[in-house]
Amino acid sequence: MKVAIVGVSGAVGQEFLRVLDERNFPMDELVLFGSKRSAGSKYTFRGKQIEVKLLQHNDDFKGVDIAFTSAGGGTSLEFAETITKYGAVMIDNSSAFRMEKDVPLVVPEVNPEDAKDRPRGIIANPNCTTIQMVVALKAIEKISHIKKVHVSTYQAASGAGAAAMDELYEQYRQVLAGEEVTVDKFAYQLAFNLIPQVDVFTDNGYTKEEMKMYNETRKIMHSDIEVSATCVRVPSLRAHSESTWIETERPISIEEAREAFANGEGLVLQDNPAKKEYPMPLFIAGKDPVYVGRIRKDLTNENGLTFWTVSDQIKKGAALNAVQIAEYLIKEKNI
Ligand code: 2RA
Repeated sequence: MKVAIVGVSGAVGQEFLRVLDERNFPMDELVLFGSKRSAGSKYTFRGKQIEVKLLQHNDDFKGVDIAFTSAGGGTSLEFAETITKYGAVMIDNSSAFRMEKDVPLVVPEVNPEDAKDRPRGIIANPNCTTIQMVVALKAIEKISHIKKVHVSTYQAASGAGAAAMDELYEQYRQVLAGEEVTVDKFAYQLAFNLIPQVDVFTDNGYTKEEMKMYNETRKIMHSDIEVSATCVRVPSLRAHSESTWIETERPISIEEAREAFANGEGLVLQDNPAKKEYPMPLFIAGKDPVYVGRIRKDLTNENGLTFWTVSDQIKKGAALNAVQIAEYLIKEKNI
């Protein structure tokens, strides 16, 4: 098995190196690709130094079985053909192909079998906010169809990249030192603030991030589910949180919901209000599962249920999900 990582110097690229090692991913060779800026730099993987190659339109992907790509939508679009030309399966972390009809959009806990039908050799990894939500929704969908979702996200700075995380640290330092605050990666100062905008606005008043949650959820779950989202950037560093309200076809009791979440694939139930136990981003950064807590019945609608999820968006929301897709293909001998 020959594996490639495209965009290895970014936050998700670096997470790929950690996740592949942590999970003892079966491979004989790893090749790393990057832009002009990162070509030539070296990363250590399983005790061996690997030099980053410049991503170019050539035959470098000959012999590659799986390419994990995370270098932005423009790069994915430009290089998809070069990457897949000799049969490599491209598992793409950008938004470039997610809604294409001939590209499966996969979360292994929800729709793994979709990964087998990939006429273009491309499998898309969903947006991080969608991934953690559908892992939780799947557990409930198994016991009653979910008709509607209202979700508010609390997205950590690192969702906007490693440089954004550095900017947040720097902003806190600047505020505490009484200096002028530098704003570059976000629309406003994020330190000591919340910004109710992630990505750009679309014509209907929702942001692209919010519309991703609507469209991607329906594609992954093969469902007519309606999703209305409000995405907010918060000054935490890593792991996104979501407050989710759902309306199911039949009323679901709290006990049923707890049992469904406790048995749900990829989920950890952390819900003990008496002991102040609930998931929080500070403690979930770096962990694999989606954590769920604060499960409550809606007080105005007997088919309504509210809960809170937290998941590491660089791990399960990006690199880990992609690696789990590859593991599924290997297990199914579909590669
Ligand atoms: C964010 N959705 O948090 C992004 C990362 N995929 O900004």
